[in-house]
Amino acid sequence: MATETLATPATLSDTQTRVFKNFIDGEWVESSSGETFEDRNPADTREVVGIFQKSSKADVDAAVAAAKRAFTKWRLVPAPRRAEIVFRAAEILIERKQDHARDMTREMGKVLAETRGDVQEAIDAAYYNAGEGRRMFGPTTPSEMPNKFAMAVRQPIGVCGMITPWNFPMAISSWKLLPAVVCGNTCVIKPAQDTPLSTFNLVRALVDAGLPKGVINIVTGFGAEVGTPLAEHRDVRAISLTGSSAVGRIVGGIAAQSFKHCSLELGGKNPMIVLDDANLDLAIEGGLWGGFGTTGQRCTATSRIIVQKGVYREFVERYVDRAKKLKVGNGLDETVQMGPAINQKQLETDLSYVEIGRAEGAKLLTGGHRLDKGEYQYGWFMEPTVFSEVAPKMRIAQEEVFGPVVSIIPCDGLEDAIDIANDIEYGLSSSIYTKDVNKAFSAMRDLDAGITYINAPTIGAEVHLPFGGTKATGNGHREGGIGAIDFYTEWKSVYVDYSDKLQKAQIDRPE
Ligand code: UN1
Repeated sequence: MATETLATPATLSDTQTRVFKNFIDGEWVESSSGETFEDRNPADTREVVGIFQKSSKADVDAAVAAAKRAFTKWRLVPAPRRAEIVFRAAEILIERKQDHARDMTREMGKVLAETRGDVQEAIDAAYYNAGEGRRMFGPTTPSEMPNKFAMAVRQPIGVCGMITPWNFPMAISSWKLLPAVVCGNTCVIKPAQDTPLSTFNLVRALVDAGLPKGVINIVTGFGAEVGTPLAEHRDVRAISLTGSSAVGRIVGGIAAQSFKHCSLELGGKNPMIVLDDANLDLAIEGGLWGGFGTTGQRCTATSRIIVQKGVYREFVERYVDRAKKLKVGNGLDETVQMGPAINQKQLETDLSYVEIGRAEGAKLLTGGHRLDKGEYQYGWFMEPTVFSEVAPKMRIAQEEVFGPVVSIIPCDGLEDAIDIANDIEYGLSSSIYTKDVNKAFSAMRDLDAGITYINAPTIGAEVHLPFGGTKATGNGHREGGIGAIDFYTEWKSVYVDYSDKLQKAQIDRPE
C-alpha cells in the first residue's frame, strides 16, 4: 500500500492500492475516528481503487476552520492572479488527462471516451473561469444626485461547501470549485463516496498550479456524517449540491436555517421528442447516446423518448435493434459502449424499475436482466433496457431511474408531445428532432426545462452556458458560465459622494 502525499506522482501503477487522507489546510490528515472506506471498481469489485477516510463532523469542523483562515488572505489576491492558477491547472490537467480518465473509469465505470470527456469538461471549465477572473463585471450607473458615483462590485462570500455526485466526478467538482475560487472564496468539498479519487485528481492539479493551502479542502465520507454537518455549519456561507431531489430537499431545508446561499442541481426525466418529419437515423443515434451513455446515469439522460405515431413503429424497431447490439463491459476496453451501474444499490434500483414497468403494462422489448456471467461476474452490469407502449403517467415515465432504462411513449404530434414532456415533476433537459423550423422554435419556447436541444439528444451541455433546470430539478440557480459567478459572489453596492455635503436620496430633489 502507498500513502498519498502531495509529493506523490499523479499516478501509481493500477495494481497499487492507494490510501488517501483528507486534505485540510494543505496537509493530508486522517479522519478523527481513524476509520476508512474502500472505493471499488464497479466493473470488477475485486479491485480496490483507493482507500479513503470515513470522516465525521470533527473533520468538517477542522476543514471549515482552515478554509475560514485561508479566506482572510485569498479574498485579497487579485482575481486575475487567482484565475492564473486556475489556468495553469487546466494545462496540468491536459498533461494528465489520460491517467485521470483511467482512474475515473476504474472508480465509476463509464467508458474511457466518456471519462476523457469528463476530464476535458474540467479543463474547459478551468479555461472559462480563468477568463472570468479578468471580467467579474459589475455595473456602474449614474447616481440620482449630483457629484455622486454609484457602482456595484462582486465580492466573495466566504467559505463554500460543495457536495458532488459520482456520475461526473471531475466535471461537476470543477463546475463548483473553479468559479468559487476565482471569485475569491475558499472551499470544503465532500466528493461522492463512490468517486473521491477524481476530485483528488482535480484538486491536485490546482495545488500543483500554486493554489495556497486551505483554499480548497477535501473531506471524504458519507452524506449523514459529512454532508449534513457541512450544510449545517454556521461558517459555511454557501452550499452547492448536485444530487437527487430527495437529498436536495434536505440540504435546502438545512441551508435555509442559517440563510446560506444554496444551489441545488437535482433530478431529471428528460424527454426527447421525435416528430414524423425527423431524420430518423439521427434520432436513433441520438437516442442511443442519450439513453445509454454513462449507463443512463446522467441527470440529463434521455430517459423518455416521445415519438409521433407516423414513425413510431419504425423508430421503435430500429432503436431496439441497435440497443441490443450495444457492447456492455469494462470501460477500460475501448470497444465497450456501456459500462456497469455504479454500485449494487443502483443496479437493484434499475432492476426494480424493470419490474415496475412490466407491472404497469409497458412492453419490455429488450434487456431487463442483470449480466453476471463470465466477464461480468464481478461487476454491476445490466442489459440496455427499452420499454415501448409506455403511458405518460406510468412510474417508469415519471420517476428518475438513473440507469440504462429507456421508456418510449407514443404521441399524436407536437402539441401532444410537449404536453407529455412537460407533465412531470422535473425540468432539466429536453430535446426535439424535426426538420420544421416552426416546430423547433415552438418547442424551444414551450418545453419547460432548463436546457433544450434541437436535433440532438438531451445530453452534451457545454460549460460556458447555464446548466440547471426548472421545477424539482433545482432551486433556480444555474451552474456553468456566468450563472456560477453570480452564485459565488455577493453584490455590494457602493456610493461615493464627492459633493462635500449631506445629500439625501429620494428627498433632496426638485418637487
Ligand atoms: C449530468 O447530466 O449529470 O450535459 C451532467 C452533459 C454533461 C454533463 C452532464 N456535459 O451531458
